[in-house]
This record gives sequence, C-alpha cells and structure tokens, in this order.
Amino acid sequence: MAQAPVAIIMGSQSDWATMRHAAETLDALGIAYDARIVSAHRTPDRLVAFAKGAKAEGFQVIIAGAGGAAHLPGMAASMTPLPVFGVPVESKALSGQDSLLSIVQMPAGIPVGTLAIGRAGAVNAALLSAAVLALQDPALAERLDAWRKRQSDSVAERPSDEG
Ligand code: RP5
Repeated sequence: MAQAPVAIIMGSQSDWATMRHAAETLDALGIAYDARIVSAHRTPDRLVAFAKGAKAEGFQVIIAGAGGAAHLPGMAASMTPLPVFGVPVESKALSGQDSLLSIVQMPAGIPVGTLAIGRAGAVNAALLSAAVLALQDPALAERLDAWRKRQSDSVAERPSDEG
C-alpha cells in the first residue's frame, strides 16, 4: 500500500471529535492519511520517535491538533522539516483560546501554520495540506478545484426560511 502523505496527530482521544473533520475532508479529496494519538505530555517518547521519523516514513505534511497547553504542534515542528499545520482544539475551561495562543505564538525560527479553533481549523488544515500536495500532483489539483466549485455551487443566491 502506498504511503499516506498526511499524518494527522492529536494529543488525546478526546481530540478526535475535532480532528475527524480533517480526516473527512482528506477523504473527500481522495488523500490518504494516518491518524495517531501522540501526546507531548503523556507520551513524549512517542512524539520524539514520530516527529524525528516522519519524513523518512514518507509523510509530506503533518496536521497536529491539541487543546489546552497545546505544545504538540510546536514540539513536532521542532523535530521535523515537514510543514506542520496546527489545529487548536476547543477546551472546556477557556473555549480553545488557550489552545490557540499555545499553538500560534511560536517564537521566530520554528513555524507552525495555525488554523482556527475547532472544526473550521481542522477542515482548513486538510484543505491547506491538499493545496501543498497539489503543487506536485495535477490530479489532486483538479479534485481540489472541483471541491471548491461544489462548495460555491452549494451557496444559494438568497436566504430561505427553511434553511
Ligand atoms: C491535550 O489535553 C489534548 O490535546 C486534549 O485536547 C487535552 C485534554 O486531554 P484529555 O484530558 O481529554 O485526554 O493534551
């Protein structure tokens, strides 16, 4: 089986409710992925092994979701040359603002492309990953164009009382 180009990692099983939206978007675009639980706090050795080996494993992009003190995307980015897109998971205590600031405020030198809190961020992380991969994959570029056209076509001209 061909190596999946996208790794979706998340800090906890509880993040899957958010991160599955990235997975579903990749499914819709025909992009293979491998989803794994990798916690910066609870499984630091797993994080090091994953991040240091991700490029050699054949991944091209990493989507990393975490909540609260969300070190996962930044720590992963520090150990891989691959692009890392961070998804702040909505936390109970601070509605994901803690997650957002933990992920977005990287000091200069190690970038994490940070998306919106929650589902929107997960979907957009998948779409950004698709855009990166499409640079080298014309068939995927066509699927991405078609996905965006379907989205445009689905927007009604006028609001409806039904919707
Ligand atoms: C973070 O802590 C995870 O990314 C998750 O968003 C948050 C809460 O984890 P659980 O206590 O639900 O496992 O590490």
